[in-house]
Amino acid sequence: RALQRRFEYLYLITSYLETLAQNYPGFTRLEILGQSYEGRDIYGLRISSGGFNKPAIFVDAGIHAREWIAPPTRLWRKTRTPNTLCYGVDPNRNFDFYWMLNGASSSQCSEIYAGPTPFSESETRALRDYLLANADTIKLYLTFHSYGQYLLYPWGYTSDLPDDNDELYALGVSVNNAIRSVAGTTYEIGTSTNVLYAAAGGSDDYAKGVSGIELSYTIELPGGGTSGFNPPASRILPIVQETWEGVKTRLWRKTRSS
Ligand code: 0X9
Ligand code: ZN
Repeated sequence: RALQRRFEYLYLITSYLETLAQNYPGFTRLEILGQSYEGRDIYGLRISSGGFNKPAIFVDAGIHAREWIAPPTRLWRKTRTPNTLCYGVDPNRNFDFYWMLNGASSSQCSEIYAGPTPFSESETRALRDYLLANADTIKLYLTFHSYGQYLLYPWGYTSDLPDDNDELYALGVSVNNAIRSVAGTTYEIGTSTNVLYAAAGGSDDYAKGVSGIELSYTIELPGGGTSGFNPPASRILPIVQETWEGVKTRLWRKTRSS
């Protein structure tokens, strides 16, 4: 039954994206970035009023599948590659930037298994290729996870602060203020290592350290439910509404070269 619900959710998300693309043909384009291990398409929705080389924001949600407040699924974190002992690799340990330095495991059955090699997974390769191909226009990378109400920015592989820590922190404060103004939800702001834990090989570190996207954030949405990863359905809309206020703050949109 859980599996059936998972496919219903996936179908709903896919058909919602298709509906958007059909209803707003002048502004949206549905793209396929690659395929998952199990062969499902990885969709991207490009939203633009036209023109070339305009500053862009890249948003992903669901690098960790079970964090279903980002997109709904079952309680599974990793990819689905069948290793010899256990299924799956933690995609957020699989990026090639200080890969396996810390906070990652070489044991196949671990929830933070970094994979046999960096970019062993088709899902992380698809994200890498898209980020690199569009690195000149993407000014802001947002990756939605759950849970804990954290606004995290690089680095995740070291406790050293990035050169532009002050700017990254200030943007976080403005987003937190916007979210808090809706229903009082507050976020803790800081680098991944200093606020949460050291963990190398994450997509946020890769976006900043390799793709050169200066503004890169992991947003750990609120938790809830029996496992923390499954807030009740009644919480979805309130969380979406307050988070959206944060995403569209004026400061949040400010980008270096635009
Ligand atoms: O551990 C993670 O991948 C993220 N937390 S979660 O509970 N959603 O799994 C935090 C990632 C922060 N970024 C890096 N460590 N690079
Ligand atoms: Zn996560």
